[in-house]
Amino acid sequence: MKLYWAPQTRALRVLWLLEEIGRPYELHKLDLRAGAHHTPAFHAINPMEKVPALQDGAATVAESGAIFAYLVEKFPDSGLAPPVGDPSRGKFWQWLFFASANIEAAMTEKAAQVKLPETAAGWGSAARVFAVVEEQLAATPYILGETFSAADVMLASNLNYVLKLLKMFETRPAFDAYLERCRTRPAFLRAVARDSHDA
Ligand SMILES: N[C@@H](CCC(=O)N[C@@H](CS)C(=O)NCC(=O)O)C(=O)O
Repeated sequence: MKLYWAPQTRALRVLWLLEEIGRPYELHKLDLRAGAHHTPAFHAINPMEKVPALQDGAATVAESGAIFAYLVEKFPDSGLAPPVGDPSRGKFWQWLFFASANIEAAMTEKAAQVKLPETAAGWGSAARVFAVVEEQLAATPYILGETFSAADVMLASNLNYVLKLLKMFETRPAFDAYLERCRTRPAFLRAVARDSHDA
């Protein structure tokens, strides 16, 4: 597997997931400042010309959420998603999509100072998005309950980005405790080390 990646970008979440899975992969660095992602070859892999994107033999997949879905399906033994047929698999997809769709939208709302009626905005409002995540994380150590999953890789990556790196929103005790649990995982630490080492 080859991950099209650039340091300090959304590609880190896939790098973290690949470290959790523990199967061989290589990084293909795209120098975004030099425009290395604006080539016909990369356009064919991701027409958005953004990282991350994954190549796996003849298969290519872009969009972080889709790459997560591809990887948990390919490696069911990784234990990073409830098995097919398990009742909690629905909640797994719900939180994976929630994190990709609603936290990104909350960021945009804040950065662009957009104000839409809550009923019209698909994410409701940034306040509602963070309240919903807080409600769950105050009750259980991980987003699905007692067990860490790929949905936590996505959610913790997003929370880490908006709360700790960009400091766009006030953090909360439940988020800090959750991020502490997630960011001390050996796979996260390896991913961060690789993200800066290979930069
Ligand atoms: N929706 C995409 C977003 C990817 C994205 O925004 N990538 C940024 C880096 S964080 C990028 O490649 N920017 C380069 C550009 O647009 O020129 C995903 O979640 O994978």
